[in-house]
Amino acid sequence: KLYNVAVVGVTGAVGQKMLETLEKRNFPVGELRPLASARSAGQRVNFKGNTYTVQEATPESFEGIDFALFSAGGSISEKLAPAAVERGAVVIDNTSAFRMLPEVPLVVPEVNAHTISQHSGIIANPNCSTIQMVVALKPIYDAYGIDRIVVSTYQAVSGSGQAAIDELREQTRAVLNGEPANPQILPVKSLPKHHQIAFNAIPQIDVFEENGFSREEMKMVNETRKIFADDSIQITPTCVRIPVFFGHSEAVYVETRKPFDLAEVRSLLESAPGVKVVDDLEEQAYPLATEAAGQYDTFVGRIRRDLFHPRGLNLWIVSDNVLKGAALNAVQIAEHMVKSK
Ligand code: 11C
Repeated sequence: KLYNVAVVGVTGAVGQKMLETLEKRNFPVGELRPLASARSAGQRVNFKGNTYTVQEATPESFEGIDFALFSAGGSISEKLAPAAVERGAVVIDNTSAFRMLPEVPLVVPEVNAHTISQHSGIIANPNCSTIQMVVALKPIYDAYGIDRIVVSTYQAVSGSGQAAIDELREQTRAVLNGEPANPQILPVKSLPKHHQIAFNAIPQIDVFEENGFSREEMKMVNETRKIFADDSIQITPTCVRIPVFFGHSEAVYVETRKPFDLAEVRSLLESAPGVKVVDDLEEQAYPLATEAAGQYDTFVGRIRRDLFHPRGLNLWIVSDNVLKGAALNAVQIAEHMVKSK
């Protein structure tokens, strides 16, 4: 059986990877409908050797669609996802618009695929920095439980979209040539003030909330608890943007509930779905954004016991934020649904 698939936001960094992932994984696409905002309509995209003209997304665009993958910003999802559902499509939404609604499953297939069937039209794809962390922590959570997570992220500019990718490229060239950095996109395009990202580290991803944490940091807290269905997990995140194009890196410190054996942790990680352990200190082998970029797996290394806390575990977790962190995870959700139909 073939399925009609709409991709909303198809010209964006994630939308492009959605097309690529559908093609590479041979998803059974019948009709492909590439959609975007009026601004991007008319552009061309390629899929399986054919060129398509991007159409403006309207409520009528979803007639006859089985799966609608949304990645065009929260306000477009809020406006058009219900219209897609009304027309019988299942929406897999990559924005934060619906993630915390109790009736919307928030899904990372390696962790909570069982919640997919509880959907009532919309399934949410979590934030990229959350996805890779929970993929790696799942086997640890299952074996020992988790009391507390302290996480610092080193996030690629692609998380902020194509304009931020372009900004890092152009700004790096400008700074190396002694020209002004002229930041205009990062850390948050819609705010009046911007900071240089080239040769810098910016401890702000998205806007700040009243509690002093950024919205990105609060996503890591709230989404992780929802995905594990466990509000007892304590999480303290610091999210930082660094001048890397693709691949988020995370230093994750975990306090488990039950005592763990380090060799067992390693073997649990080695057999966990979606995880690849890269951890050989003699060979200086550990996960690197440059090696994770373009890959489907979540890479884990620097696995070590804390020096002081008896149930403290340190990990370095890296994944391609646009693939497992967005496009691939969305396609995997659709694959699960196709398998269980
Ligand atoms: C970033 N994590 O790296 C963000 C991008 O809620 O899906 C994804 C935002 C989201 O900037």
